[in-house]
Amino acid sequence: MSKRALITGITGQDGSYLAEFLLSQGYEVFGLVRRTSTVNFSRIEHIQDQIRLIPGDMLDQTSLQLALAECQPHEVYNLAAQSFVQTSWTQPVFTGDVTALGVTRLLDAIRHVDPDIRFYQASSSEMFGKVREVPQRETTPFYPRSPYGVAKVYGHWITVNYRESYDLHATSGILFNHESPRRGIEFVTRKVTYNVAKIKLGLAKELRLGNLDSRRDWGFAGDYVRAMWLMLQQDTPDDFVVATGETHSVEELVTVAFDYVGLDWHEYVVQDPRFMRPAEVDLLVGDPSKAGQVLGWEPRVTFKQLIQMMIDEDLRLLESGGKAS
Ligand code: NDP
Ligand code: GDR
Repeated sequence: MSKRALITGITGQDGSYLAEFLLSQGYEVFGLVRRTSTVNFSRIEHIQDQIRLIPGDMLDQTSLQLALAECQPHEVYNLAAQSFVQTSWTQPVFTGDVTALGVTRLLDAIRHVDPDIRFYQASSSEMFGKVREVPQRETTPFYPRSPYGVAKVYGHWITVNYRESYDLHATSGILFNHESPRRGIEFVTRKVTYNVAKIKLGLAKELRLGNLDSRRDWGFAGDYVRAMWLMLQQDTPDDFVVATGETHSVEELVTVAFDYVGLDWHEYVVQDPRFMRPAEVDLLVGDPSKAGQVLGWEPRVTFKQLIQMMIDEDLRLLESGGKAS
């Protein structure tokens, strides 16, 4: 009998890679999708006939219970969130409702429908914020710097609390930034690679960015979904940092991207205060040694390979007359 998994956030970057990965492992894959006036399934179109989509919303407790009862999963991966940090300042309450309280709704639904379900929570390096320690590991104290980061801290601790209160197999993966050609256009890596491709093809003249000094630990999303699955295969639920252990500034990202297409970034990049944040996370770099030792996980794609892969895909997309969706 094949295992069944329910993925919330299946239409997002990670959801689409995780669905592909679980299908390759022989799972029956279900995805929770919320009702929107315009449907956007572009990231899962290619696998839509192999998965089952169930309507539901992280804001609606009943819909979560019905979804669990319908698909009776062995594993639930909670990837749904308002995930864009900048938006969390203009929509702080909504962000808290989906990204923080949504986790409690789902955990509580699991507890009532089937407490044997294994649960993965998509926690984030944004919880470390103004970092207390370098590199950051599972035991580093949190100091979030945005309403999003605060919401993720809540999601993390409610996962730990349900594990300890009700003995649920509930695991929190503290993932550092991970990117891909399917990354949303609002995030800095994809914004850079998409606009570099446009500039290279003569379709744009400049790239407007915010803070070029912040540093991130950027990996490839395809590598990171494998870590999520490995976490739920462990006998004991736990917390794991997933990262590359390398950090790069936004300026380095821009340099690698423009260099790849033979252009000088100084001629195109304009700093724009609209993209500055009220409070910034200056430096993130993770220590993935626990994930290495316990899960046998390690990243396969380097920073440079990642950026080049994304530019290649964006050039292909634009040359075929496509647009980022
Ligand atoms: P995306 O923004 O690409 O995807 C978010 C998903 O959540 C979408 O499928 C979206 O659906 C869904 N969603 C949002 N609100 C609701 C709701 N109310 N009910 C149901 N579904 C909802 O995020 P990523 O794939 O990049 O990230 C996945 C998860 O991992 C998120 O929780 C994110 O915060 C977290 N994370 C991401 C990291 C990264 O670097 N990518 C790093 C660390 C953590 P819709 O298509 O309808 O908008
Ligand atoms: P982040 O990702 O906030 O780390 O959250 P993002 O790519 O948005 O920002 C990274 C850094 O780049 C700086 N930056 C800009 N960012 C954006 N989006 N647009 C710009 O024009 C720009 N210019 C500079 C930012 O200030 C920041 O320092 C991502 C999300 O996926 C979260 O959901 C996830 O939890 C964390 O990664 C880990």
